[in-house]
Order: sequence, then structure tokens, then C-alpha cells
Amino acid sequence: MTSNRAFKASPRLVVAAKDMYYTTGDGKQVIDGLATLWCVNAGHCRPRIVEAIRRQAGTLDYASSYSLGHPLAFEAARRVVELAPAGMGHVFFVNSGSEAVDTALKIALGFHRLRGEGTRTKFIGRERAFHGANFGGMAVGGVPANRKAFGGNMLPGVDHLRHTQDLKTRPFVRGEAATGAELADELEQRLIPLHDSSNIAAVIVEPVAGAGGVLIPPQGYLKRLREICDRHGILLIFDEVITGFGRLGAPFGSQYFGVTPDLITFAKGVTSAAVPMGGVLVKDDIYRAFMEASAAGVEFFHGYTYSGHPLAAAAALAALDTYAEEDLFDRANQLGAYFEDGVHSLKGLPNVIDCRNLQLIGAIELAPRPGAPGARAMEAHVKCWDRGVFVRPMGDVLAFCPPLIVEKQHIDTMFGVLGEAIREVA
Ligand code: PXG
Repeated sequence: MTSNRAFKASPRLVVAAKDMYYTTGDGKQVIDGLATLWCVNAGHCRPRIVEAIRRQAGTLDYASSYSLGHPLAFEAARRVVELAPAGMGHVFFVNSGSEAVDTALKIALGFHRLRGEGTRTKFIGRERAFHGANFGGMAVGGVPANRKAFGGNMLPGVDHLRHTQDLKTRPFVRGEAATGAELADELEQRLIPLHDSSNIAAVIVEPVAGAGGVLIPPQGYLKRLREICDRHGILLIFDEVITGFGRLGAPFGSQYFGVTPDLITFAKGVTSAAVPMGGVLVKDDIYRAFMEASAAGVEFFHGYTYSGHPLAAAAALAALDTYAEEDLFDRANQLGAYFEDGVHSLKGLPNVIDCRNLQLIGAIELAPRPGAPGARAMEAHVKCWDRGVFVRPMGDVLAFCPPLIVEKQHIDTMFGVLGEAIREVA
């Protein structure tokens, strides 16, 4: 995901981090405007998390979840369940978002098979979705650059919904667009008739698409997807790797949008990124199907060496404590309007063709420079970095997703600096 040649030519190294800031090799402070990769939700090097990892490393450095267990993994699962929508009472731990997605797809297949609906093997993803870099996630994902080189080896039996962005009719929307929910109807009007619901295992979507360019769903879109899935016995998976753990002002995007899926994938913010961890939350009836209907022995033949790793579990518990103590899941509600004004303050600058946002996630889209798509955003990103602000270029989109401890002064600096950079790269 990095141009190695560009990096080698001009390496950008960070040597330390604290709260909202990175320290670079030459001693500069840089605001982390994207929680690095949408993940450092509590900010960097938070004392409780640091201490918990230190303590755990000296107490139980490793124990596997194959045939063994250790209490912290169960405690972490219980705490994640407490935050989850009602009825999602079980967690399968993994080590990344990509593993969470592939795990969720496998759970969906296993569930249908156990219930005698083993013909349900197809998955429906969405254009411009990012579901990680492994083969399952890549297949249901819809970011062309992630798929191009691997085209012949995708999972078979995958189709995609259209993405929800329409800059022609809905540019510069604040929050969720009032129109566009009908885009969900494509599932019932086109894809289900084409494949037949008896062949479809699950639909997977990010509630807010992140790495594909920050696409905010239109009002009512996710609810409509839920209703269609219910009518046809199709499982709905929300990939909440970015929207989980407070990004939208609720523990999960599911609660923010008032739509409960059957499975939720999470990662990143669960430990505030201090130790890799991911997981899949499942509805109780899915868990029960495995416990009651599978043959004797292992109920779900899946897992990783580091699933529920003690350091990750310790970091997760400390991160969840930090979120609770500082009421960080409410920050997006408190600051969402201010952040929105910051994002939209860039409207009218040269080449800005869209500003969009929801709670503490936002993006600016620039018109591509003729013959050099992505160059303008990349140059703006470098100028911002040189002036102490990290924002992420994704094609011609610049994305923001600050740690939840962000203050108004950081928001002012981020958008002020980016505004200057956009003028300069015009
Ligand atoms: N699902 C979603 C929604 C994600 O955003 C993954 C799955 C995969 O997570 P892991 O932990 O396997 O990386 C992600 C990851 C970018 C960028 O370009 C975004 C991600 C990862 C790397 C780069 O903004 N998101």
C-alpha cells in the first residue's frame, strides 16, 4: 500500500508519538489527522494502555486459544459484547480486520450449511468497498487497485452492489444525503433475481466506506438493506473495522444508524491500535446453530495462532477503560458539527469537487490533474506533512479521521493547513 520507490527516495520516519501527535526523525511534531490508519481512536501512548501491555508482557506473554484459554480473552470478549447491539453475544477473536472479514465470511457459510441451506454460498459486496487484503476480503471488496493484479484468483460466486456516491446530483452533502436509499433496492430488484436468494449467503458492507474514498450512506439505505436481507434469509455483515469504537458517536455504527446486522467485523480501535487485534461479533442464533447443529468435535474449524493473544486482550481492556473513563464515544456527538464546518470550509477552493463528512470522519475530493490522477492529492498530503499535519491521500480524495481526543484547535489547524496546501497545488 506504499510506493516503495517513493519511500526509499524520500523516507518519512516517525520515532515517537503522544496523544494527537507524532514526532518525526528530525524532531517535528505532526498532528495525526487520520488516527494513522483510522485506528488510534484513544490517541497515542495512552498511559493505561501502555501500562496494561507492560504488565501483561511480564505475567502471561502468550497462551493460545487452541484447546487452552486464558481469562483476559474471555473478559475482553465480554466487554466487547457489552458495547455491541443487543443480541450479539459472542465474539471470535482474530488479529486484523482482514482476518475478521474472512472469518465472518466463513461463519456465514458454516451457518447456512448447518441449517441445511448449504446452497447459500454466494457473497454480495459493494463497489469501492475495502474489506482487507486477504483473498475473501479482496473478492467482496470493490477498490479496483486492490483487485487488478489478482483478478483471476478471486473467490468465485461474488457480486457487487453499486456504491452510493453520486457527485453529479449530491455533491457537498453534510452528513447523510436525503436521497439515494433506493440504491439498496438493486439487491432485491437485480441481484437476488439473478442469483436466487437460495444461493446467497451474505451481504457485506461498511456502514461508512473508508479506504474506498469515504462514502457516507444515504439516509435509510442501510435499513433498507437490512429489510431486504430479512425477507430473503440472507445474512447481513457490517464491516465496522473503521466505524467501530466511537467513530460515529456510538460504540458501533450499527447503533448510530439504528440497524443491527447479523455479524459485525471489528479491529483497529478495539485496542486503539496498540497491539493488533480484530474480531467478529455474531448474533446469538448464529452461535447457537454451531453449538447445537454441528457434529461432535470442533464446531467451527477455524482460528489463528494469535487469536485472543494476551497482550492484545490486555490492550483491549485498557483501551475500553480509557474510552469509558474519558467518555470518548461521545466525542463525535460533541464535535461532529464543528468538524463538519471544518470539512466544508474548504468548499470553493481550487479543484475541490466535494466535501463530505459524518461525525468524526470526513473527506475532500479534488479534481484529478489531467493525465496524472492522484498527483494533486499526493502533493497536498506532502505539503501538509511538511507543515505538521497528517492527512491521507487515497486517489484524489484526502481523508480525515482524527483520534477521538481531538480538540477544536487541532481541527482548525488541520483544515487551515490543508486549505493552504490545496491552493498551492492548484
Ligand atoms: N475492513 C475495513 C473496513 C478496513 O478499513 C480492513 C477491513 C482490513 O484491516 P487490516 O487490519 O487487515 O488492515 C480495513 C483496513 C487506507 C487503508 O488506504 C485502510 C485500511 C488498511 C490499510 C489502508 O486508508 N483499512
